[in-house]
Amino acid sequence: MDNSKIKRYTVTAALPYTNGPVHIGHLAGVYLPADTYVRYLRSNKREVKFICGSDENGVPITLKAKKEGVTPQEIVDRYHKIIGDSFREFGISFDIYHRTSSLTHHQTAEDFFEKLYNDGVFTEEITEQYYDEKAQTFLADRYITGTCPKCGNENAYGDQCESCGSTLNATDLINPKSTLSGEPPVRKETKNWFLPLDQYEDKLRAYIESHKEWKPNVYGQCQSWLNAGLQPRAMTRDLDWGVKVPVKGAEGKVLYVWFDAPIGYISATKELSNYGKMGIWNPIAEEYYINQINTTSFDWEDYWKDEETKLVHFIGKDNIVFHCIIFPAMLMAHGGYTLADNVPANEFLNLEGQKISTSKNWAVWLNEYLEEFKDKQDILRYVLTATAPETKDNDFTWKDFQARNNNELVAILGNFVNRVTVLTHKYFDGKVPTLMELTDVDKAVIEELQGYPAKISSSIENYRFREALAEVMNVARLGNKYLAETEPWKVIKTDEDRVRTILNIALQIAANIEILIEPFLPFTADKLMKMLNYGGHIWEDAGSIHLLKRGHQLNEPVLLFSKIEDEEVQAQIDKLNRSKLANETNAVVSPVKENIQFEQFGAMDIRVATIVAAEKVEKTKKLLKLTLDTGLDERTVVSGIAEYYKPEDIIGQQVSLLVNLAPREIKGIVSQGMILMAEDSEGKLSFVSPVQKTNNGAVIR
Ligand code: B3M
Ligand code: ZN
Repeated sequence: MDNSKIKRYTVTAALPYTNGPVHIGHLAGVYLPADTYVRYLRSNKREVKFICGSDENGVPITLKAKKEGVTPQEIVDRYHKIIGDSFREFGISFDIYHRTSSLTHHQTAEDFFEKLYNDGVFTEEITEQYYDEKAQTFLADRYITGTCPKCGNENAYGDQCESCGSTLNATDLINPKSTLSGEPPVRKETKNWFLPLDQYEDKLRAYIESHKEWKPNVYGQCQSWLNAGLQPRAMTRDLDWGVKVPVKGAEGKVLYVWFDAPIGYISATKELSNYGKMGIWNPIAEEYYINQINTTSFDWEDYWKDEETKLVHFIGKDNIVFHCIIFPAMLMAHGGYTLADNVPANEFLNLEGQKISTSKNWAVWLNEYLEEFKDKQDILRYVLTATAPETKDNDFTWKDFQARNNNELVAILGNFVNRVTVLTHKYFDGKVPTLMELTDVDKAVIEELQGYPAKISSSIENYRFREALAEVMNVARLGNKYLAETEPWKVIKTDEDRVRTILNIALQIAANIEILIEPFLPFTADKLMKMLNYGGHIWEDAGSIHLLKRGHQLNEPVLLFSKIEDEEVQAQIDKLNRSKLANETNAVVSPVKENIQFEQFGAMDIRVATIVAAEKVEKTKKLLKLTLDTGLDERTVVSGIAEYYKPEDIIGQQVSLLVNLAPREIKGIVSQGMILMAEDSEGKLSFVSPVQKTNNGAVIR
């Protein structure tokens, strides 16, 4: 869209499923780029509404509720709060973070469906759908898994394969299985309403092809769906959690979650405008995380139905088809709506070389990060933007997190700001000194500085946030280079006026950084603003070297960033390793052996015994020679525990000993019995000992 034709922006970020907290993958892929874009627009004084909310319908919610044995309502209430709080604390500046369980949403989605229904858009079809006889329910979407017919992934869902990104119908799956009972489902007839996507193919193709500027990953995916040919898709489901289907004969059915969820953007905008019109404090502002300062009276239709509104959807790559094909088809069928101007979908972020996984707890959860790295939101914002998966999947590692903080934020940005503010306090009582005569070095620096804002703007407007952030850091590098070249700390001894000029220019660079970095690191910008005692934030001003007037009083310098120590990242790596271990422990628990009779068990004579002496068996790595007091006698046992226990540490330890095992010779020593050990999934051994000390010879049975 031509910039001069744009009157206002509607920016949406994918509505997260409310079935768990959000993690760094969500932040890097969707919410940070969206927030950066919106903050940039606001700094440019453009009119924008930033829309998001909880996706509270659909199978992901009911599955989670079932797993925990609570109601779906409890699940969505819990995670709506956790997710909403995390976003707010990370400075994701939504104008509203709504929820699709709200009345406004149910009404909006029902009206939308009803209009399409009345206009005869849907085809009504009786089809065979999968049904779980044990659970007595139809199985849609994530209630069913099986092998993807396109790529062979064995864990594809009934509506989508996360491996190859195809959208599927449950009946496409090979070897389908119910996620409720684990059983293969049966087929049962049911009536549903289908959106005939095939009828919109030409219009959709024209729409997509008018957007060759879209990111290649997005454009390419759209092309391949169109080329494969679109199929009618059911917009209703036989489920009891969600938005009721508002037509006769549809009892017990709800709207398909991907029908109602994108309408959630519209209903959120409506709710925001309802709030704006009331213009008074209202409890919904809390529940829906409404930005009360920004919200004034406006008409929601301007943001959805006006040609001069630019609509942008920020999403992850698994949501492309829903935003570029299905939702536009719905909007076309309805009529009156404008379509997205861009859908800058990102690829996925991995964690320490592995796919982020909620079920395996392989993730960095935002709520936990906030507890463990208090007031360090901007470090994560920085690292995730600097390594964002914009064009391909990317990896987050804790070592990289530490390195980028210490070598970039602390050493480049923090260092520059600190030097210039401290020197100004030292030489000029914290007052901005006067700009005197300019040297060639000064002129070159000023010229370079003036080139940055346009470069950064262009990167942001083209959704290249990594590149934009790298350029902002280059402004800080420029500042450091300038100080290194001009050496004010030396010149002060001979030429105070020269130092006035140097520090004036350096302070102007710092003030520019405040403006340029605000869309990326709002907390840092805020600190810097307070330090410079200056209310910046207007993009238009960037590039100027007259932001701070001479004589202007600065506040006391504070450090913008501090070093992250090895122990802090090691603790995070250990935490991940623990969840990996926990997973493996579950995975490799050996299966139960065949049944035995009680007599077979009774034949074993197991006693409590105390280790009274221990020594290594020479020329072996694993063996200890132990002397045990069994209460019956003192005897020698050879045990393979040397890797886990030192001889001197286990004297006096009570253990369980199988005393009637036939003696065996091991490395020339006769071993009379066997100590019982617990072996974990990694093969590590530990003693099985009575919890309270007991007499030697006590019988274990
Ligand atoms: N809730 C999918 C997801 O969280 C979905 C997005 C809806 S956007 C309208 O990945
Ligand atoms: Zn697949």
